[in-house]
Amino acid sequence: MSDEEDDEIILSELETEDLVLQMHDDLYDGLREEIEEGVNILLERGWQPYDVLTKALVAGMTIVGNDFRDGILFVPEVLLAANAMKAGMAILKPLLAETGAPRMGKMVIGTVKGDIHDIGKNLVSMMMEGAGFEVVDLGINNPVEAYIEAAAREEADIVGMSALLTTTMPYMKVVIDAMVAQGIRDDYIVLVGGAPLNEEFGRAIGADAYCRDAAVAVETAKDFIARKHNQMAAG
Ligand code: B12
Repeated sequence: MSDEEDDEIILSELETEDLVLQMHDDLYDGLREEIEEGVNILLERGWQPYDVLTKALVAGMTIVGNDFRDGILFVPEVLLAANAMKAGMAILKPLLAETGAPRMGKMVIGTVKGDIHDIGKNLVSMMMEGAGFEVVDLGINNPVEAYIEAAAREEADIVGMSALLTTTMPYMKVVIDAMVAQGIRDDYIVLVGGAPLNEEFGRAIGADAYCRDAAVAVETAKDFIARKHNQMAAG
């Protein structure tokens, strides 16, 4: 073993609190294997998958996001961090989906045209699946037709759109306007999300709701589905 390797931090020997901080550092440095190892250690120590996701991964990504904003990190580094985050999420995905919840409804979700950010969208997909929704993920860079065709084909209850750029978020209105023009807007619950959005924007473009994070997305979706069922029962 070289001297360098001798100095390496052994993740499994860290106290949990230090391990989480180390994982924030490792995510920052885009260390995929270390993130996978950290996720597994936290799970072995009895952490709930959702806590691992939010406290270790999402919290670490927030630090990356701040330094990207401030010009300390650049695209290649952020991409490495994003890949490390995805590797961690891949371990958590089956665990979050394992709740055996009854089928709640079906959601078609995708990132809008011109936008390739997909971590938040993937997280929403995972959490929705975990809550019992069936999710059809359209991936990134979706034009109007992709949403509308998939929603019809899949007989979706919910259409979800994600945008992370101020330049791509207006495209959500293009999709909703097309749905209105085709007379199908009210066939779906339209949920929108992404860091630059807010409630006012969601209202202005005619979405049913803006959701600030994946947990809110699940609660909001459940709410709307329950209302839809009540309406059907009443009608
Ligand atoms: C990772 C990242 C990247 C990665 C993306 C990798 C990937 N596979 O996703 C890479 C390096 C590729 C990238 C590229 C770019 N990026 Co970028 N990126 C980020 C960063 C740091 C983190 C985003 C993220 O993953 N967050 C973590 C997730 C968990 O959070 P989230 O996405 O917000 O999702 C949550 C909620 O918003 C909500 N949600 C999200 N979607 C949906 C959908 C629905 C239906 C619902 C209900 C809820 C919901 O729930 C999610 C989970 O809780 C942000 C910084 C930031 N503060 O957001 C910049 C940021 C978004 N990027 C930015 C920029 C400028 C770019 C580039 C233009 C840079 C460049 N010069 O090339 C390109 C654009 C490429 C393109 N055409 O899309 C800017 C946008 C600025 C703006 N005002 O528009 C930001 C804000 C950074 C900054 N402050 O400058 N980026």
